[in-house]
Amino acid sequence: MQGRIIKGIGGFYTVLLEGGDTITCKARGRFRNEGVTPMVGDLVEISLHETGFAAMDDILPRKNALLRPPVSNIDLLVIVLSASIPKPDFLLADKLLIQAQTLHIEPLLVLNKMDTAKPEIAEEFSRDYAAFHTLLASSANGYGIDALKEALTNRVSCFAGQSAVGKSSLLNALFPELSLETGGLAKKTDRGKHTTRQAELWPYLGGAVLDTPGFSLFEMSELDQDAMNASYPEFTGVTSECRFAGCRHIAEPDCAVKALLKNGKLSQGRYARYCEIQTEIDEKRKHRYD
Ligand SMILES: Nc1nc2c(ncn2[C@@H]2O[C@H](COP(=O)(O)OP(=O)(O)OP(=O)(O)O)[C@@H](O)[C@H]2O)c(=O)[nH]1
Ligand SMILES: [Mg+2]
Ligand SMILES: [Zn+2]
Repeated sequence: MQGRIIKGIGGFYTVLLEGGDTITCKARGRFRNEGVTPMVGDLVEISLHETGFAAMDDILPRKNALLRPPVSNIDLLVIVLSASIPKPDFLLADKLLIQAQTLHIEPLLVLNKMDTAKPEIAEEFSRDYAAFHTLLASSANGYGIDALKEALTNRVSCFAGQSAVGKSSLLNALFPELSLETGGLAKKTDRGKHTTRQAELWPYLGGAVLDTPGFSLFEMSELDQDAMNASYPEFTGVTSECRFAGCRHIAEPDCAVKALLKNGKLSQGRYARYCEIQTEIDEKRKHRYD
C-alpha cells in the first residue's frame, strides 16, 4: 500500500492512506543503515502483517525537501502577511518567493487581517505582487476563506510567514475542529517566540496542510543569478536584453531590468528589496568559509 507520512514521533510514523484512513508504522531497520530518515510529507510504501503490525518498506523519490521544518513533497507555499499589525515584512515575503521558486513550490500570497486593513498596505501588496497568485483574507470574519480552500484542494501546502500574521488562525478558520494554539502579539513580544512548534501535516480536501514555526529552507548563498532571475516573474523575457550576460541588474550599464523600473513596470519596493537581497547573498558568500 502507498501513503503519505503526516506525523513522526519517536520512530513511529502516522501514514495517511488513499481513502483517508491512517495507520501507524515503524520504518525498516535498513533505512537507518542507509542513513535515510523518513520525513513528514514522504510518500511511502507500507506492508501490513498478520499481527496487525505495519512496516514502512520504501520511500518514494522526493519532489523537494525543506530543511526547517523538515518536510518533503510540498506543492504550495502559502505566504501569509498581515494587513495591519504586525506591519508586513515584504522582504521576508520576497525571500520566501525566491525559495519557493528554487524548490519548485508554487507560491500563494495571502494578505490576512483585512478586517483591520490599512488601505496603503493593501495597495502596496496588490501592486508589488501583481505578477503572483494573491488573495485577500480575514480569519476573523471569514473573508477570502472559500478562495483559500479552493487553492488548497488536492495539494500539500505549507503555511509560512512572520510570527503573529495569523497562520494558525487561518488554519483554524479552515478546520474549526483543529483549534491550533494562537497567540496575541503581547504574549509573543515578551519572549520573542513563535506559538507554533511541531511539524505535522493535517489531511485536508484531498491534500494536506502544514502550519510552520520559523522558516528557513536553504542557504541563500547557494543561489546563482539565473535562479534569481527566475524568481522574479517581472523580469521574464527582458533579462536577455541586458548588455552583459549574467547582469545582476544593480550597477551594470544598459540593464533591461532597470529600464523596467524606469517605465514603471517594476515596483520600486520590489526592486529595492531585490538589491537588498543581492547584497545579503554577497555578504553570506564572503563569509561562507569563516
Ligand atoms: N483582526 C484580526 N486579527 C487576527 C486575524 N487573524 C489572526 N488574528 C490575531 O493575530 C494574532 C496572531 O495570530 P496567530 O494565528 O497566532 O499567528 P501565527 O502566524 O500563527 O503566529 P506564530 O504561530 O507565532 O507564527 C492572534 O491574536 C489572532 O487572534 C484577522 O484576520 N484579523
Ligand atoms: Mg501559529
Ligand atoms: Zn540587468
